[in-house]
Amino acid sequence: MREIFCFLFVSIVLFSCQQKQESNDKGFPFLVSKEKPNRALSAAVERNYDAYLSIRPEQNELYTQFKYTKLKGFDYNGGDGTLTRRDPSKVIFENGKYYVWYTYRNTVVKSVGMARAKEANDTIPSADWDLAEIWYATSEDGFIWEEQGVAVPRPPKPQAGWRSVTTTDILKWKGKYYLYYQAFMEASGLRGDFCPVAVSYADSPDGPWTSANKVVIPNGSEGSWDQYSIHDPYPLVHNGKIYLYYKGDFDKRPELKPSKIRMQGLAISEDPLGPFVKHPLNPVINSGHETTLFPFKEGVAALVIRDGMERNTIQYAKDWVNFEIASIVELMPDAGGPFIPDAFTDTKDGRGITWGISHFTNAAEDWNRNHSVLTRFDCDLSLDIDDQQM
Ligand code: AAL
Repeated sequence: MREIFCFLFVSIVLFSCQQKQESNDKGFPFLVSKEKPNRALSAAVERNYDAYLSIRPEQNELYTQFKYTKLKGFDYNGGDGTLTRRDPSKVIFENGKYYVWYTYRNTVVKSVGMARAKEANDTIPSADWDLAEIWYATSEDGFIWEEQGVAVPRPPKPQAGWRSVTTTDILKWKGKYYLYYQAFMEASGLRGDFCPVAVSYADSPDGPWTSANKVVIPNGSEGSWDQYSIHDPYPLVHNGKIYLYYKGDFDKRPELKPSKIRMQGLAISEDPLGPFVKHPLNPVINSGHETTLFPFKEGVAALVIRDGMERNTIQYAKDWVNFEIASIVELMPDAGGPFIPDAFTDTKDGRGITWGISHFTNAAEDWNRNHSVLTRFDCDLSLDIDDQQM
């Protein structure tokens, strides 16, 4: 009798749990349905329908989690801070291998730190990216890299970049290659960061690179948002033109050092050597740090990393100018340089990205006096992957 009673009791409990589960599943389909329900919604649920590309992360083509893998082939002088590799370009595939360009500093001592920039001289760097050159490496699989050496050295004084050439990105245009980069004329930490963008070109990704010996994206006029610096130049091809996105670093109030806000603008040209016309709606992205964008369907997607109110988001601009938040993400690749097969094809149906190279800055007593290492990141921001999974 007792056994029968126990059996009945357990069965009733299990049955009611199951009923509850089913009623939960059936009771709240509006939380997971793509259609906005016809009932009053809280602000949070309303926003879930209106503010992002999709109401669920797994349905959102511009949502991903980033994974990182240590690269093989790069040595860092034992990590003593004298050798740095950072701010990689996009990755391109040419001559049967992948190419990446990056800021390379190999100095007698590590940097003194931007706050002590006055102590820097011709051999002592003020910052991780001071006294740097642009180097490049190639790889057959994206994991094992072979460093090839310098692509763009520092030009002689007083040419733009004599102090440091850094933070480069690549454009392929009508069979030629163009490297855009920050051209420092003073140490970072003094007024060096107020630098413009210069360009070098070559017939082959292996060089030799010829400096155009001119500033292609000049600083904005006094009082404009990009008067101080034009950083992180990032060219893509759209509508038969070069769409070059860049970061402006404008909040120079000393009490805000380092500033937690930066924005990104767009400059457009029909010729890689300019003139570039800055978009009248600039800045077009209200947050972020280094620039990372890629064609996506008819528009462009941007990884908005680190600074500003909309940091840690992936954004989308159907018209390549007016960006909306598509998703909120975490552990984004700093200075990400993705492999974008259709970066320069003027695609009207961008397929997205699955991997690239970014950097990590090694933490110590003062981040300014550290070095950075290149790393591989992997993600699922590719429509081809989604198509395959469907
Ligand atoms: C980076 C980039 C630019 C800055 C400095 C070196 O992350 O935004 O390149 O000037 O930091």
